[in-house]
Amino acid sequence: MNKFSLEGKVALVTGASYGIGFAIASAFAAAGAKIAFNDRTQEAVDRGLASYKEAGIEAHGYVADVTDEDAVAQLVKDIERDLGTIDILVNNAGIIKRIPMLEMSAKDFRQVIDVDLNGPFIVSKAVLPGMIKKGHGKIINICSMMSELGRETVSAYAAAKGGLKMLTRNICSEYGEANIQCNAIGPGYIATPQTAPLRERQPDGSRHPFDAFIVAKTPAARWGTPEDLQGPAVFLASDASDFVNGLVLYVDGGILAYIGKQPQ
Ligand code: NAP
Ligand code: GCO
Ligand code: CA
Repeated sequence: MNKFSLEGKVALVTGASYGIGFAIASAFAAAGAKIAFNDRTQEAVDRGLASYKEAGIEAHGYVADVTDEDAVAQLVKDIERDLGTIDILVNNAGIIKRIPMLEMSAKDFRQVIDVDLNGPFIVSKAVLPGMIKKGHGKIINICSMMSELGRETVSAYAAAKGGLKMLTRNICSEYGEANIQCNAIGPGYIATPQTAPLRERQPDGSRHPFDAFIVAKTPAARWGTPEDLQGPAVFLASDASDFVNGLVLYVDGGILAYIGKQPQ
């Protein structure tokens, strides 16, 4: 029996119209899962549905903001009606605001915490009862290098992703006995729309300094791609990880292990 199969499982990946969520949902589909995803607007959902269709994947898209408890309750109800109880949840939806702390308003700070930390709490809380009733469940939170490291201008994001690491461990602690496995993936620097500002060419055509910096900090000497996350995500969503719980699996090309290349 293939322990990595997701055959017959129902997976919800939040914020998965594109980017990392889309790549993870696509890998789950290839492993046999039925795919549900949400986004904040019908326009984003429709764009996502078109992308899944183009990839030959039958996905079910729903409009729901992960910070809105009523919308999330309705999302879970609609998925259970259309596909059945959710077996796998990936809390992927997230935002970042890159603002020096002294210039960041409390409103901006709260908005990042709301999406990146309160959102995973709200969606996990809505999905857990069905998983517990069914006798099994997999929750995968998308953490970050910023679950371990800080850097200038990302105070809210680092606080949220550090909190998400501990929420992961707490869900593991509280519901492990119900055969729920709650783990996290901590991607390194991945080439998606979220990091596009860190990679764009300078006016003189040279590389963005941050681009060169990250490549020097990564033993793999490259940015990650959303596809680099697919294998780890299928592992944590499958029976192959039934005794893995509370883990943050860093998929970073070795960044956290490396002091960084000496400047030439
Ligand atoms: P992205 O390209 O910005 O995509 C984020 C997705 O989340 C979009 O589909 C976005 O929809 C959706 N979203 C945002 N706020 C939402 C809300 N309130 N409710 C529902 N959906 C919402 O980001 P990404 O690079 O794919 O990253 C995905 C996750 O990985 C995030 O949690 C991010 O923090 C994390 N991560 C990214 C990297 C990286 O290097 N890229 C590394 C580590 C961790 P809209 O289009 O409507 O905004
Ligand atoms: C940044 C980047 C990072 C990545 C990711 C790294 O501004 O430093 O956006 O935060 O998104 O979280 O793991
Ligand atoms: Ca199992």
